[in-house]
Amino acid sequence: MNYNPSAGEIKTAVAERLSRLFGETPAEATREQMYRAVAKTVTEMLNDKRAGYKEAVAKGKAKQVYYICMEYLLGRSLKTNLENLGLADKYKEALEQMGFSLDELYECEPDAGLGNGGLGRLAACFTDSLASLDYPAFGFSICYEYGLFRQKIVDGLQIELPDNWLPGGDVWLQPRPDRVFTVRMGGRVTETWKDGRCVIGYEDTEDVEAFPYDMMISGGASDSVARLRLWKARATRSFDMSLFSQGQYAKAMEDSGSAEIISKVLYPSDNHLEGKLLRLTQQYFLTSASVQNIIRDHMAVYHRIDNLSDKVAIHINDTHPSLVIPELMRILIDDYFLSWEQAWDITVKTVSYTNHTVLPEALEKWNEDIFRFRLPRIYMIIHEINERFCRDAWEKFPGDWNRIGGMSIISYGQMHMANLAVIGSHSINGVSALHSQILKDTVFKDFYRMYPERFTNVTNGIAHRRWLCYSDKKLAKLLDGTIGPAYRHEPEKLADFKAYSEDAGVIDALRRIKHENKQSFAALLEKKTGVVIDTHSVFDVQIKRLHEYKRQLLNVLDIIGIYLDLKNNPSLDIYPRTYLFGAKAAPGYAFAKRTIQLICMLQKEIEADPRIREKLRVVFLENYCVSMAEALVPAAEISEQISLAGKEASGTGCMKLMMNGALTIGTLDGANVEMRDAVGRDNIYIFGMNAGEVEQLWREGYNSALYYARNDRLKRIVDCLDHGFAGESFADVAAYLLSGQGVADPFMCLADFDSYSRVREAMYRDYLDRDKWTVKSLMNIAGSGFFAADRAVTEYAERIWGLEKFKLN
Ligand code: 26W
Repeated sequence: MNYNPSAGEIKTAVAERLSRLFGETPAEATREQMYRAVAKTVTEMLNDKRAGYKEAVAKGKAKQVYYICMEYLLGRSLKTNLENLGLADKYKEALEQMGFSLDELYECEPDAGLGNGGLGRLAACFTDSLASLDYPAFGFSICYEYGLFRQKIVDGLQIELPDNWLPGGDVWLQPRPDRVFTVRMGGRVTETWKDGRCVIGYEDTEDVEAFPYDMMISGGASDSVARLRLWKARATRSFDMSLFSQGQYAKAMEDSGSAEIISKVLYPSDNHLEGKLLRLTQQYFLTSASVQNIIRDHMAVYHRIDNLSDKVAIHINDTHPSLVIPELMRILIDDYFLSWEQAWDITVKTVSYTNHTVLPEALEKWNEDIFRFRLPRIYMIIHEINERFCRDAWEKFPGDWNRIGGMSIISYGQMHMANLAVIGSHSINGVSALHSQILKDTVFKDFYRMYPERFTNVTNGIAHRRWLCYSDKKLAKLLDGTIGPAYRHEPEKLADFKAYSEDAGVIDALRRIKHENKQSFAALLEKKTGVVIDTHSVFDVQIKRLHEYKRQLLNVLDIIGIYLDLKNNPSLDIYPRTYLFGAKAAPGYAFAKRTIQLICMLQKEIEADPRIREKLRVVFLENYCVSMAEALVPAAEISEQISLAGKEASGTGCMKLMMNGALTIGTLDGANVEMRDAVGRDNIYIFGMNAGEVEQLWREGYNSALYYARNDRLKRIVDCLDHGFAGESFADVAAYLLSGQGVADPFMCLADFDSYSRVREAMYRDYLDRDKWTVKSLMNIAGSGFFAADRAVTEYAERIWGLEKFKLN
């Protein structure tokens, strides 16, 4: 099919795929069959387009970026691809003629949930922008057979079910048997001298095949198509014939089982390292296959290795793929016989690193013995990198063992991946202005003194076409009709919307759109869960991973306060509110799971009281995921961004909600700081301590009991946890807040409670003046252009990767 088919051509193409794939005609086909046939026509088109683009990039000898990440939280693809290709309307028409609804087909697609949260979704948003802006880009990740678990809530308890996404998700994957690489682990390294060179050999290694599946990521009205390559692990010999012929069938199969386990499942922990050998194996598997692939592609075009950093940028997304650094060194030295100095120069110039978290429990460390045993050659190389680094550091900080110890990659029997990432990259950035500053002031303070020129900031951004144009079509239409459609490709143009802040017609339309979006979400919720919510209540939304530092608990405490007020006086005059929570807890994170239970039990108790239910509702949304966010974000009115200041690196959900006209209540943390600058103080609700005040309180000694004793309302709230809700006591949560194990209330919910509660009430008062509120909402939409991934990616390309746009003539 050509890139601009008519509805008739689409019909013919789809019918042909239906017949080829299933032997069915459109009249007989099921919805699932139709979805697959439609997706097939789209992948074929994207493959063709990508092939042409790739050839032109090679001919033009343009620099390319390889974005390596353990997580890609893609969600669904069909809608975004059709919209990006500008074909959604024509497919809709063609499908209608065949008796199908395109919207219903969208619902057939499972989310590709190959990520936990922010990190993975950012990778997906960036890939969309890279393709849209015509930057030559490749993503690399793992083809997990099971993505992030499916969450089920039973009596308030989170149950994890396997996320078997491939039936249905596999239509987007193109197997590439021609690009298989072998990844070597374990065994012993041998060194022999041949022709005056040290030749590295291996004995008794466990070899695994990395088998690639390619996914094409379309850009919005661009020439380029980005490619995401997902590696699946396979045994090199899936069958040991000699064992088989000895009658040892089970043993013969064992090998293939142990290799394939590598890509079986995504680790479901967000911001918490478990230190498992399999995770290290996954990381080396991803990095080794990807680096081999990058070098192969480079040599195929240039036939020389010395210009690698001129033509290739490799970006490591957080420290998880930091083994790229020693792996690249290994190939340059062992396979291309470069000197250490040459290889190191190329490596550092090629690699750049983004840090996404400062939480100490997320900083990756590996046991040195396990590491050496699993990756002996990589260990040798890291050891040498570290020796040389420590020598340089000694020159900079003579005699300062403590400082050098803190910067060393290997210390006290552990391998520190963040230190490796910093030492081996020419650029290190955080993901918001505040976070990048915190990196320089704390975690990487000494590195910043050593390499000040390497440190920079790139504030995150979101794929605004997916998160505004395609998921909030009514708002997009209003924008098209007012400021014109240019914002779709130049998101900074959203600022033009400010000019309509006094236009009563536009304000009215904006309010109507929000209400219709609330109705659509409520209808979806009812259809899927049976839960009915009041679309005239204010929708107050907290959607993100469940984590203590994100402080869902602070939100719940305040809701309990409102609940108690209403119980005390059911005729209390408050505007009805619906508190919507969406969050998955890491399976081993007991307190996070307990917080989910608290939300659910509170929900249950409120539901049982019809007088209270009219004014106050709590809804825990089961299995929050990308496609649910696409339905909920356009309906949200209040966005909760209430992390303890200094802990949330950026946040990106905050950007999606802002862009869709929700007003933020938040601390001065992560990107909230820049959001306040973008919208002005009157259009955002800031509360609580800032990062400096949090630090100071820590230093002085935080005593949550003081806040409890001083505030009667807070005291009543915490006290009522003992009795609990719907028959479940939460005395342990009260104890966590007041006595705790170690430190009580480690994320300072009680310290920020009063401020939070007051600001939230002020926000609800403002909500009553709906015109004023809607103007604020408009100002948020108008101020959100900066938070588009197009801007973020352009900054990376220009300031970090040295990448230019490549367009077809
Ligand atoms: C080793 C376990 C582990 C797994 C994932 C550690 C750390 C992670 C991620 C880096 C955590 C993460 O997703 N961080 C989030 O990254 C987003 C994108 O930059 C930010 O917007 C969020 O603030 C940050 O929490």
